[in-house]
Amino acid sequence: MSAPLACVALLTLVGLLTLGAACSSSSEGDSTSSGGVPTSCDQDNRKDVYAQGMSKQGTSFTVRVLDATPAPPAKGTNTMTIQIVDLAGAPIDDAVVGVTPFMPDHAHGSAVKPVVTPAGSDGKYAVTSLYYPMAGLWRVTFSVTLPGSSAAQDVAFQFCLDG
Ligand SMILES: [Cu+2]
Repeated sequence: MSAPLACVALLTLVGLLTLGAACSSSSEGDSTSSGGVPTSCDQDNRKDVYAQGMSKQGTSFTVRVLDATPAPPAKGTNTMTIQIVDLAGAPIDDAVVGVTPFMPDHAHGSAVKPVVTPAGSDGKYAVTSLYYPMAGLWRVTFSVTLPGSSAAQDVAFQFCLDG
């Protein structure tokens, strides 16, 4: 009589272990779980694939990446030229632009503060001192205060840098 009981207990144990394994694998891609962080950029479906002209739309403007050096972005010091346009596509000069690189998987930024300067007209801005100290997924947030506005709006690109 005790053998079938042991068998049921074993099956229950196996069931719990299987359930546990299923639970931990389902958290893959969750940036708060260190166990689920993708190990290479190929596997990271959170990334934006770099291309000249790639853009992100905010509520009242769009930020376009006109070019990046190196291209695609890489570990180390980078520069970028961006263009800010309104939702009708008209360039916006004289915006105040802040850039913040951040690694969501590690909850840290960069020790170097990016510098943003207007690059002529046509809503172009140069971003220099954009420093990524390590490979992996970086969220680059552009905090844009439009002329005549007192509130900044954010858009963010996510670049995955190969190691
Ligand atoms: Cu990091």
